[in-house]
This record gives sequence, C-alpha cells and structure tokens, in this order.
Amino acid sequence: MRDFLKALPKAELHLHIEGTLEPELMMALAERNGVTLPYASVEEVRAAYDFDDLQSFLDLYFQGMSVLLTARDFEDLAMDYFQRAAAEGVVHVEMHVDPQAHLSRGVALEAVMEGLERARRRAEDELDLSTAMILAFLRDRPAEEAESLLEQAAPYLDRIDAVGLDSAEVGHPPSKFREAFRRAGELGLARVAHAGEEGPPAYIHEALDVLDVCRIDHGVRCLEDEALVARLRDEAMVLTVCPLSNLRLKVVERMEAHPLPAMLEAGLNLTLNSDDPAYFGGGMLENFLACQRAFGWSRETFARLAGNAIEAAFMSEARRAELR
Ligand code: ES4
Ligand code: ZN
Repeated sequence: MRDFLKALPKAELHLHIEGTLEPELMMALAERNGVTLPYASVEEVRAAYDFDDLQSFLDLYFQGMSVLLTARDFEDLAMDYFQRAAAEGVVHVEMHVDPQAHLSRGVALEAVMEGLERARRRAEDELDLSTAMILAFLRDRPAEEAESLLEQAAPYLDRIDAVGLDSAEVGHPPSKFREAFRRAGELGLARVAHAGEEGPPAYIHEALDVLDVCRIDHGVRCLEDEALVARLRDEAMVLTVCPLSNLRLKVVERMEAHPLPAMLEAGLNLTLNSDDPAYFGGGMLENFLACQRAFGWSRETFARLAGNAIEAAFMSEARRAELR
C-alpha cells in the first residue's frame, strides 16, 4: 500500500510554504543570516513542537520564519520542500504565502516574491512539478492591512492564483474580509479561506456567502451543521482536509476519531493535504499513510481523493489532462 500511495500522483492544495521550514534549514539559515533562535540544536527545535491548539503552533510558526530574510532564503525554503514533495509523488503544489508576516519584519514583498518565483521555475524545469500561489491574509490582523497587501501585490498578480485567509480563526470571522475578497475577485483572483478548523460551522457558511470562495480549507467542523453538510455536498464544494495537522493541533484527539470517514460517507468533495509538513509530522505521503492506518481505506478511495485534488487545482487544462 505504501508503494501504491507513493506512486499515486498527488496534488497538494493546502500548504503554507513557511510551514515547510524544517529544523535543519531553520538552523542553517539562522547561522547564515546571524539570527538568534531560542534553540541550541535541531533536536531542541523538534522537541518544542508539542502543540495544544492552533495558537500555540502559530507562535512557533511565526518565530521560525524569522530566519527568512532574502530572496535566496525563500528560494531555498521552497526548493527544499519541492524536492521532498516530488520524491513522495507530489506532482502539483499550491502554496499559501503569508506576506504580512514578512513585511512586518522589514522583509520586502519583492524578496518573498522573487525567491518563490525562482523556486517555482526550478520546480517546473528540474522536477516536473507544477505550482500555484495563494496570497494569504492574516485574519488576526486588521482588514485594512489585507486590502493594502492586495494593492502592494499589483506587480505580481500574474503569478498569483488566489487569495486565502489563514492564522487565528476564532474571533476573526470571514465577513471581516468582505472588501479584500471583493477586490480580489475584481482583480481576477480566485478565493479560498480557512474555515471550520477551530471556528464554528457558521464561519463556513459565511466564507461561502460573503467571500465567494471556491474551496474551504479544513472545514472539518461542518458535521456539526446538517444543513451545511447538505449545502457543501450539493455544491460539490472542495474541502482541503489536513489529517496530521488536525491531530497535532488537537482538533481531534486521535486519528481514529477524525471526522474524515463520516465526511466521506456524507458525499463531500474531499482532498488530503499536509498544511505545515515541517511542524505536523510529515508531508503528503505521511498524511495518506496516517489515513490508511486509521481508516483502512481502499486504493480506490485514495485514488478518488487524489483525483478530486487534480480536478480542483489551479492549473491549466493541458496540465490537468496530463495528470488525469
Ligand atoms: C495554519 Cl494549520 C493553520 N491554520 C491556520 N492558519 C495557518 N497558517 C499556517 N498554518
Ligand atoms: Zn492551513
């Protein structure tokens, strides 16, 4: 089964590129850039990754990315990840990027965009890996900051496929970002949003009603609302579920208690993704394997889930045809 899941062409639709920063690269970049981290070794970094909830993870996620300063750092970050992903059968990666987390540290948007662009070209050339980019708004920052980021991103719109909404969910409902998402639509960008990870099902309804999203990132709390489940199923709305993330952030207590099998049973349009692989214990293959161990799914089920992601991906029809 491992060989089958590894060989299965997988598209990753829910990934934060800053969440791919492995402790080894974090330490190397800290050294290269003269940044001080509160860790003496790679082992200490890993030992710190014992999270209670989303916020306790986000604190270390934002701290870890303090080593990313130059275009070269962002290129190294993404290329390092693209190589690992390709080696486990990933053929397409859609990366969320959090520019506000870099701008607020004095890192120019140009450094972020140039570095990531170089890595994307290399991924295409060297790894036959296609990529897309989702410009994410930090929902715990003011809505005006998101609107300003979108205007600053004007020179890079041709490299951006969609806007997204991430970071601390509870207390920051989708409606807060009505204007930024409306403007993104006007600029021709697709819309996705994290909803129903820690937040209530009402946030999923709101993301659909107010932000006009084409995908819901996570969405695992949808089962608490029967009418919502019917709506998601009827609209064939794509949900980008991240099993190991949900386990490590204690959205679920054990993998066996994950709502995925019930969501599948409900006829939802599901995909499997890794979210922040450097922090949550593995990439796409490990997420597929965790489901295999916990739910005992058949090859057909995994092939269907992988197929759902190819169909929902931001990629050319020519590329989609190639991967079908
Ligand atoms: C995230 Cl797991 C998760 N949830 C919300 N925002 C995020 N940013 C990076 N990882
Ligand atoms: Zn996420």
